[in-house]
Amino acid sequence: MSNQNSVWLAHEAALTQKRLIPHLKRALGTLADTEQQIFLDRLTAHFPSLFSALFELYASRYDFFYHLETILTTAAEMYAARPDDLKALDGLRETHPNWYLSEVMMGAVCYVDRFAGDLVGIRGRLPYFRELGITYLHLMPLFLSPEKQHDGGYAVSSFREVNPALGSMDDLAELSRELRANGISLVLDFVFNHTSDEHEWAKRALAGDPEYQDFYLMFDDRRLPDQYEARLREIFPDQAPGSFTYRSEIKKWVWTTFHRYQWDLNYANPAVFHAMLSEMLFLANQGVEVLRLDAVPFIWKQLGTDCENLPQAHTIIRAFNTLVRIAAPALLFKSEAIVHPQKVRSYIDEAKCQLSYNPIMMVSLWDALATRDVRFMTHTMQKRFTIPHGTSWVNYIRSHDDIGWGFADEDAVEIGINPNDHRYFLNMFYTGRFPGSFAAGLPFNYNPRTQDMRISGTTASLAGLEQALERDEAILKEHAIRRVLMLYAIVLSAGGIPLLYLGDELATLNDYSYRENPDLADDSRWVHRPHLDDERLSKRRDPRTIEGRVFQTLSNLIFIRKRTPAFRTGETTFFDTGSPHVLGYTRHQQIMVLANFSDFAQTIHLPALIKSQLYAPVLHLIDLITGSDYTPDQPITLEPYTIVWLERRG
Ligand code: OTU
Repeated sequence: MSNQNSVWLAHEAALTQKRLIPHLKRALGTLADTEQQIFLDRLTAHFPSLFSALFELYASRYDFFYHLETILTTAAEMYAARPDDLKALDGLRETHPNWYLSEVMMGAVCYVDRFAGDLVGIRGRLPYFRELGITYLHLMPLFLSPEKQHDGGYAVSSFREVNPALGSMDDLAELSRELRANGISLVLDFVFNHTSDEHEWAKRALAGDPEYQDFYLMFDDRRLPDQYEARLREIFPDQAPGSFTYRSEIKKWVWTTFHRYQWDLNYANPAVFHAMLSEMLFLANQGVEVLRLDAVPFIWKQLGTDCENLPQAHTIIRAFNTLVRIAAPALLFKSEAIVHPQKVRSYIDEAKCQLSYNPIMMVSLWDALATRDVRFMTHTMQKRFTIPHGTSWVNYIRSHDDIGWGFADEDAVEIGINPNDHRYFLNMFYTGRFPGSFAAGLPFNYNPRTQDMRISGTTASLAGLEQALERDEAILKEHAIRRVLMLYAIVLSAGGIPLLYLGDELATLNDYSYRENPDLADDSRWVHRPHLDDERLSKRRDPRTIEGRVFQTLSNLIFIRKRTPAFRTGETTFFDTGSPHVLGYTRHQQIMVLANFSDFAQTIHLPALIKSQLYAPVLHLIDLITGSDYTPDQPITLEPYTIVWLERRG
C-alpha cells in the first residue's frame, strides 16, 4: 500500500471508530463502566489493523460500513455476554501472553464417543489425563452433524448444538470449566470453510432463499464450475470426485471442496464473515481456549487460481483473530494447513495464527523411519523449523487424518532426491508393498490419474508392531515399540506443543472393523480412529505388556519434559551428527538430542559435536531419560531406535 493510501486509511479508521463508539456503547450497556472501558481500550489498540483487513476484503461493497458496524456490534454483544470467569482468564492471558510456549504444555486429542462415550465420560477420564500430564485437550468435532454423512463431525449442522448422543451445550461449558480447574485447556475445531447440507443456512438455501444461497457458492450451469475446476485440486478424488455438486431441488451447482454434503461458505459475502464471527465468539464464550481452524487453505476462491492459500484467506483469519483479541482474547488460533511447507508457514506469518500443526516434521519423521536416513529431515528442519517468537508448532506423529507426503519438492531436489519417485516409494513402503517394509498402512484416496495416494494407519501399525506381532518375532516387536517411543521422544523434545493422538500411548493397532459399517467403509481413515476399552487401559499398569511398556515409558518422558525448562518452545538447532542414521538437535544450547533411526547400533563422536553445538565448556552430560552420565571426551553408542536427551552440566 502506498504511503498516501495508508495515511488515508488510518484517518478513515479513526473517523469510523469515533462514529461507531455510541453504537457499541449501546451493546455494552449492561456492563459496568470499567468493563466497558476494557473493551473500548482493546478496540482502540486493534481497530486500525481490523479496519484495514476488512477494508481489503469488503471495501468494494456499497454497504461496507453497515457490515463493519454489524461485525463490531456482535463483538461487543459477545463480550458483554462473556462469563466472568472467562473475562478473568482473558486478563490472565494478557498478562502472560506466552503461556503456551512453556515446557509444561502437553496436548492430547480424541473422539469423544470413541474415547469416553460422551462428554460426561470425558469428565470421568480426568484422572487419566492427569496421569499423562495433559494440559491441552482437543476433542474432535462434537457438534450436531448428519447421521450418516458426517465426515467424523467435519460436516457441522449447527455450531451451537452439541451432537445429542454426546451431550448438551451446558455439558460442554461445564466440562470446559472442569478441565480448566484441572489445568487443561479445551481445544475444539472451528470447521469454518463449510457447513453440512443440513445446516439451517443450507436448508434455507435449498428452499430457494436467495439471501442464504449467497452464503454458499452456487452456479446455474457448468460454465464457471468448469473454469474453476481446470485449476482445482481434488481433495477426495476417490470418494468425492470434482469440487461441485448438483442439487436438483434448486437446479444449481454448489461448491463442495470435500464431500458432496459439505458446502463451502462464501466469505466474499460479509454477511458470512459476520455470521461465522458470531459462531466463533459463541464457542469462545463456552470456554474453548484454542480453536483448530479446519481446512484454512480453501476459504477464499478466485477464478484463474487454484483457490488455495490466497492472500484473502490470510486476511479473513487475521480479521477474525483481531476481533478475538478485542472480545475474547484468551482464545488462540491453531491453523490446520496440510499443504506446501511455505504455505503452512503463511498462516503463522500472514494470518497471525499463534499455533500451527507441523505437518512437515510429521512427514519427515515417517520418511526417516522408512529410509533409515535422517539427511532429508535435517535439511528440511534446518530450513523450516524456526518460526517467530510468540508462535508455536503443534508437533504430532498421527492424527485422525491420512498422511500425505507434503514435503517441498525443492527441498528434496536440493539433496538429490527425486520428489515423485520418493513419494511413490513412501506410499509403497507404508502400504507394506515395498520388500522388507515393516508397515501395515492402508491407501487413502488413491487417484489413478495421478498415481497419488495418502496413507492411513495407527502409529503402532505404521511403525511395525502389527506385522511384528503377526510374525511373532521378538526383535521385530522390540524395534517397533522403540520406533513408537523414539518418535514421541522427538515430538516431546523438539520445541512446540507435543500432541498425543490418544490410543498411541497404548500402542493401539489398526482397527479394521470400519469395513463392516457401510457408512464408514469407503474411508480408510477409520482404521486409525480406534475405540478405547477398559481392558486396554488396565494393561497400562503392567510393564510386561506392550501397552504397559509404551504407556509407562511415554508418561515418564512427558514428566521429564515438563520439568525441563530447556524444552520450552524456542531455540532448536538441527545439526549433522556425522551419521546419516542419527538425528541431532540442540535445545536452547542446554540439551543435545540424538536419535538413531537405524536397525543397527551407531556410534557418534561426541567431543566434536559438543565443540560445535554446545559452545562453552561442558564437564559432563546427563541423559535425562536413563540418568546415564557421559563425559564429553568419549564417543557415544546408540542402540537401534533409541534416543538420548543429553543435558549439559558444568
Ligand atoms: C480436514 O482435513 C479434516 O481434518 C478432515 O478430517 C476433514 O475431512 C476435512 O478437513 C474436511 O473438513 O484434506 O485429508 O490442508 O488437507 O483440511 C484431510 C488442509 C484434508 C486439508 C485438510 C483436510
